Amino acid sequence: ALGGHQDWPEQWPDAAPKPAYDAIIVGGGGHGLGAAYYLAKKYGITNVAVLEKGWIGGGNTGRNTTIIRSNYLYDESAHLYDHAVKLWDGLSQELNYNVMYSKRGVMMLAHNVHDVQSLQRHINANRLNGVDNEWLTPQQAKDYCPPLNISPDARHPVLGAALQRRGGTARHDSVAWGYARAAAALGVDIIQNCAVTAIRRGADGAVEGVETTRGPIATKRIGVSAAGNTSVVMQMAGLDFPLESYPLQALVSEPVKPTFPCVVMSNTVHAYMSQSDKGELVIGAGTDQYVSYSQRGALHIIEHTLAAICEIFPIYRRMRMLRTWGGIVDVTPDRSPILGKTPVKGLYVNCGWGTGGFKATPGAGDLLAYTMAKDEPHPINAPFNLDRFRNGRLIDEAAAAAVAH
Ligand code: FAD
Ligand code: PYC
Repeated sequence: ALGGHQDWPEQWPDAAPKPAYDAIIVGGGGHGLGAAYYLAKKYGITNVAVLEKGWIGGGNTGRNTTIIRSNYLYDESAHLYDHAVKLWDGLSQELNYNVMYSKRGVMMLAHNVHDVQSLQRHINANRLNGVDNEWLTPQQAKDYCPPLNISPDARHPVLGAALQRRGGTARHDSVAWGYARAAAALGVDIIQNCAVTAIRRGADGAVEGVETTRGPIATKRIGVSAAGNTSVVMQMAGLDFPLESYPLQALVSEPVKPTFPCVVMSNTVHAYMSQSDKGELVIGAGTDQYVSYSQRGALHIIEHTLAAICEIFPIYRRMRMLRTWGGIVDVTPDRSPILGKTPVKGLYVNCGWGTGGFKATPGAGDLLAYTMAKDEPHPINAPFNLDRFRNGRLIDEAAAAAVAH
C-alpha cells in the first residue's frame, strides 16, 4: 500500500557524529529535540548534536497517551505547565509541521467526596494563577462527554468533574519529527543508534565529553534528557538522582467512528481515555508497583483499568483491544520534574516528568535550552532544582499527576 510513497524527500539528514560539538543533548525524545531546536533558534548555538540510543521519539514520546493540560496545584507548577500549553498553541506554525494539537478539553471525574474537595481546590488554585479550569455537575459532564455513565447506582458514581477546556491532545510522532526537522534545518545533528555509555570529566570535574557506541565526542555542555534512563546516565557522571523508574502502560482499541469528543481522566480508578484521529480509543493505566526498565507492564494493571472503563463508559463494553505497550517513567519523590544545573560543571538535566511530561514538551525543551545557554535556570524552572530534595522545598504534585503510582 505504501508503494506509491517511494520518492519522498528526506526530512532531515541521518547525521554521523563529529569529533566535537558546542553542546550535546542526550536523548532524542521530544524534550531533547526541543531543547536542541531552541538552542539553535533562540540562542544561535547551532553546533549541537542530539544523541539517541534508538530512534527519535522511540521512548516515552512515542509511547504516551498525549494528554496536554496545565491544571496542577502549586504556583510553580501552574507557571511551568502553562508555559508549555501556551507554546503548544503556536507550535505547528513555529515548526511548520502539523503537531495536531487539539484543544478538545480534559475532564477529570470526581467519584467521592474527597475527589470533589480535591478537584475544587485545584480549580480555585488554577484560577488564581490564570489557568482555566471549571467545575461541572454530573449532567454538565455528560453533556460534554455523552458516553459517560452518570447513573447514581454506578459502581463509580460521577459526583462532578473538573474541566480544563484548553487541555487536549497532540500527535506524538509529529512532535518529535517536527522538532527534529526544524532543528536539523538550523544545523543540529540528529544522531540515532548512538547510545551514550560514559561521561568524561576533566581534572577540575567539569564535563569534557561523552563516550558513545559510535566513538568519543568532545563537548563542554551536556544536557541529559533521557526520561526513564536518567538515573543510569547521571551515574555515568557519578551522580545519584532521586528517581525511581517504573513501567507505565497504555493500550488502544480497534478503530471506530468518532464517538468520544474529549479527554476523560478518572484518577481514583486509574483510567483515562481519548479517541485518536484514526478512531482508536486511547486508554492509559497506572504504573506497575515495582521498579523496572522492562518497557512492558503487568497484565493485571490494564485489566483493572479496562474494568473501570467498562463501568464508566458502558457503550464500549464490547470493544476489542488492538495492542498494548509500555514505557519507562522516571518518578521523583514529589512527582515534579528536575530541570536545571547539576553539581557537575557543564552538566544539565531535564528529568523526573514521570507519568506526565508529554504535555510539557515544548516548555521543557525551551527551558532546558535557556538553562544551557545562560548557565543558569530561567525563573520558571528555578524552583524545580535538585537542591529541593536537600532543603525540603518540595513541590508535591502527586494529586495533579493524576496517574496512580
Ligand atoms: P523520551 O521520549 O523517553 O526521550 C528520552 C530518550 O532518551 C529516549 O528516546 C531514550 O532512548 C533516550 N536515551 C536514554 N538513555 C540514553 C543513552 N544512554 N544514550 C542516548 N539516548 C538515551 N505525559 C503526558 O503529559 N500526558 C500523557 O498522556 C502521558 N501518557 C503517558 C503514557 C505512557 C504509557 C507513558 C509511558 C508515559 C506517558 N506520559 C504522559 C509521560 C511522557 O510520555 C513523558 O514524560 C515524556 O514523553 C518524556 O519525554 P522525553 O522527551 O523526556 O522522553
Ligand atoms: O499527565 O495527564 C497526564 C497523563 C495522562 C495519562 C498519563 N499521564
